Amino acid sequence: MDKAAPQITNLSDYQPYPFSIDQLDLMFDLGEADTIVTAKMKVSRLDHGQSMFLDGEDLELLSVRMDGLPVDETDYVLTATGLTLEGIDKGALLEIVTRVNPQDNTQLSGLYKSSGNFCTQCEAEGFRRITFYPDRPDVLSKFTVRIVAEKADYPVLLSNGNLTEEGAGQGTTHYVVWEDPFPKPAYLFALVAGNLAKLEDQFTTCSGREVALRIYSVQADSDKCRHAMDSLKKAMRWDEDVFGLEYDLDIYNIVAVSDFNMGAMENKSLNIFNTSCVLATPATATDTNFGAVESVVAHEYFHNWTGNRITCRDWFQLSLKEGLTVFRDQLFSADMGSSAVQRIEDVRMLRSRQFPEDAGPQAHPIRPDSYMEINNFYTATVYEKGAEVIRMIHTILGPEKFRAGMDQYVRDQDGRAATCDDFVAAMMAASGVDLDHFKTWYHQAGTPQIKFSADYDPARQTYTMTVEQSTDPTPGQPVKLPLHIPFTVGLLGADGRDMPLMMDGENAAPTTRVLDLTEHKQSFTFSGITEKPVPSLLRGFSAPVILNANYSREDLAFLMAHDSDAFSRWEAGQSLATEIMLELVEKHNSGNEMLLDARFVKAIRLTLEESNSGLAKSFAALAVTLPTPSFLAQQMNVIDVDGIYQAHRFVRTELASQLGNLLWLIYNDNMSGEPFEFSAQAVGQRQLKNTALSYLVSSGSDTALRACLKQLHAADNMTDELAALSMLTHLEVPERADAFEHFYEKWRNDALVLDKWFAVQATSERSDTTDQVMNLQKHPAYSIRNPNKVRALVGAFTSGNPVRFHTIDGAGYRILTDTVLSLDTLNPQVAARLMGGFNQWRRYDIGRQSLMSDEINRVLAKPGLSRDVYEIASKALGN
Ligand code: B3K
Ligand code: ZN
Repeated sequence: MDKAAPQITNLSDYQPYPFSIDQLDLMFDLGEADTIVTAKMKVSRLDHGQSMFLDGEDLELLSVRMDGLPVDETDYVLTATGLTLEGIDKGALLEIVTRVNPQDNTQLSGLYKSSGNFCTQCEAEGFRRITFYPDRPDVLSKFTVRIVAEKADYPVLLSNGNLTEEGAGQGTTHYVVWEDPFPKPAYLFALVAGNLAKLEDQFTTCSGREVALRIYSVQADSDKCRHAMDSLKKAMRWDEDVFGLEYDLDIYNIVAVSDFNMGAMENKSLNIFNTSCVLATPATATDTNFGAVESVVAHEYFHNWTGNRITCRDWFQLSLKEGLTVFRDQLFSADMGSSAVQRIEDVRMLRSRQFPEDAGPQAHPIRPDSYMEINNFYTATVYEKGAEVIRMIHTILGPEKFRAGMDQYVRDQDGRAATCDDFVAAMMAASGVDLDHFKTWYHQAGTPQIKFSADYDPARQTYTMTVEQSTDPTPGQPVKLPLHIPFTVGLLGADGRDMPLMMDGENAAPTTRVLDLTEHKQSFTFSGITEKPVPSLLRGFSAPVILNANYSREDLAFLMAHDSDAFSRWEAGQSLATEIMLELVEKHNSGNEMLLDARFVKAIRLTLEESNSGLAKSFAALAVTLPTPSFLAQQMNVIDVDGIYQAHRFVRTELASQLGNLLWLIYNDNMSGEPFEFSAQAVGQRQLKNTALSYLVSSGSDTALRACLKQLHAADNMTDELAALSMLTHLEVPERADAFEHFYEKWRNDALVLDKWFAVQATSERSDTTDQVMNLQKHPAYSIRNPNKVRALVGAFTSGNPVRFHTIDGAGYRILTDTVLSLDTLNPQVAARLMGGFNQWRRYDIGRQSLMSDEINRVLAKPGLSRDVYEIASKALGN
């Protein structure tokens, strides 16, 4: 950025737009380097004396006409950010013609080309790169879109709404007209033009309307869309069943494109998806990919109500649609598979991505107060913590009242641009529950810490829990208020069974209770407790908090074996492992012998044994998976990268050697002779089998290496094939190079599988990984212009390979900086995402701190640095 810091947008400055635009007619004359866009707007003035500002960026303005007459250049002001018009008195018909260059649009925002096809991305502020327009979510208009293009190159022409006209144009061109009957903000506009294959299906809505469903992709990918289509139909049915929300048009299109800044986009009736979130076949996609496709397809579909029919007043309200829609997609995925496993996965994701964000220099509330670049706020906080906030409302109200609140929200806000306050108001009105205090979650950043202690009085047979909450300061918020936290608890007797939880003068005694924490410190007493119980706390992870419960290792092992709440059972195992591993880090550093606590080995053995007699296999796999190095890192005052790595290695090897026979048994027993199936049972089997093998391989056993190579070559599905490759990647064996070469040759024509090939190499623990990553950046299959490739190689390296990214010579840091600097001009959004790799720099030792801060300064020194990267880099330094 030229040194004047970019402008800051503040929530408190919100002003309604002084004009309304009831109708917008767009015409696109598509050309690779020259696309002519004609925008005709029916404008009415709402507020006197105001000039009309239309956003515009990187546009060539060709003409402006008002009510049919040309507007002279002296009658408008054109700047790098937009166009200001005076003298619109009451109503006017404004016609603006611009020229854009899609083929040179490397930012992938606005209208651009991907694999030879035209597509658009407008959220958050991409529409201003297509034409001059009030590019803000609270201006809703009816759109009509006429597209003209060469018929041979672009036989398929799509936009939002219904197709109302099509035909031959001049010469070799053809045209179509699309009309969207629902008024929408510009960020939901979409256009696609290309030579695309189509998978067709249909869905009958609950009121009997037929909806045509189509998934478009490049011809080569046409056989990979079936799973996405099935997911879409499930999502449509589920939203009717669970929320009473029916689809509202006769057509629903999804288009898969390979160059995309994020996962997918919910444009009205024309979703555009990253290929990574649509395409899935057993041979090319892992079980995780299958799950992600199902959840992203559902997420974008659910936005049709929570996002499109009800949109956001301004971008500060982003969590209104994103938090709510993530919560909805989490409920959906839980219903499609196992709710326990889904909850554990959700929490793992929250802890690995959102907790560090909340504890670092970019911390912000789910409804931020200000931003420089809104694209930097599509964060784990707005999405995942936002979903936790909605989930807490669900927990506090209970499912019936929550549903009544949703119904009221839809009734009150349909067709509007709403705020988070509107949502909470609907929940309060429908339920009668006071959420005023709860609303603090919307404007307070940081993860609350909960300190738990308890006292058992055998004479009175009472058990008293004392709970204290506090939140550390975050940038710009030195003082924190106590929050309304739903804290779900149970008590286990010595037999492992839940005890009835009786409170003051009540008759009913449920075995799980939600305690309302609202103050700094509170106590809760249960009566009729006949023996000293083991408390089961934060069941289901009822709030996004950090719990310090001071459990003994015996208690943790006990909960891991008996807790009736699956989340808490898993959590107990993770807490036990975390405590043991952090102790091992200290042992390693002080030169003491590392010994693995026998209680932990026993707990893992019991879980593995139970996995062969009833315990769900996915759950068992998660329960025996160690906390990640980055989770362990978050628990340390000064992150000790090497210590964590050594402790992790030690525990893996030790478990493999002490439980070798059992792990082999699990591996062999879960090898399926059945053809691939994406069912909870089959997924669980693969997950457990591969978890067992990865322990065995990391212990250095030659038999395990042979089994791994055999699996790599014999696998009929990508889950098993990639699992084997991911185990091999860390090894110093001659077979490794052959395996990677063979994999490359086999999949050289499949871009998404090659992304996996890049990522698995980038996450290798081998000491040559930094060199490998640099070499791979020159590989012909790599392209810095394709976000999936950048994420697969550099993103996976910086966020998924702590021990190599943080090598003490700083080579990993230089890779990140060099990539950010090259990408900054090409694609600032993706560059800014990567830049986040330095966010935690103050958490490391002095040597690494100084290396990283030097790199951040090297980025900031770049002349003309984008606003996107500037915001992340300057905040990382605390400026
Ligand atoms: N709403 C889009 C994300 C847009 C990101 C813009 N930088 C996808 C989603 O959350 O559904
Ligand atoms: Zn979303």
